[in-house]
Amino acid sequence: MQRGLLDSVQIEELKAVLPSWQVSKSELSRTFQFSTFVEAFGFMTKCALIAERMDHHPDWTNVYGEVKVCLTTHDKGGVTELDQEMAQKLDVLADGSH
Ligand code: H2B
Repeated sequence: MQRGLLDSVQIEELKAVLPSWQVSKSELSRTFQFSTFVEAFGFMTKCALIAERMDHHPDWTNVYGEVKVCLTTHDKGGVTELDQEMAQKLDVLADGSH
């Protein structure tokens, strides 16, 4: 898999692949809403295991049931396929399909 920055065309295509995300060249962001803090933290725990496996880590904040996630590849200074891959994994975790 390519690990370089996505170009403008790839970024446009990504918007169709990730309809729940704000997509820009610099970052992918999505707010996940859960009913309780425990559900939100459970989601974050599962994300953390995926992040460790990928050696790719989300920037995020949590307030009660809300988890705001920002994905970017710091090493490359913007969005790469690693961020796309992680966004898709988080969608499956949170939404249970795709
Ligand atoms: N996560 C993210 N999101 N971007 C990175 O550039 C990054 C990372 N770099 N996790 C990794 C770790 C790097 O620091 C280590 C040394 O591989």
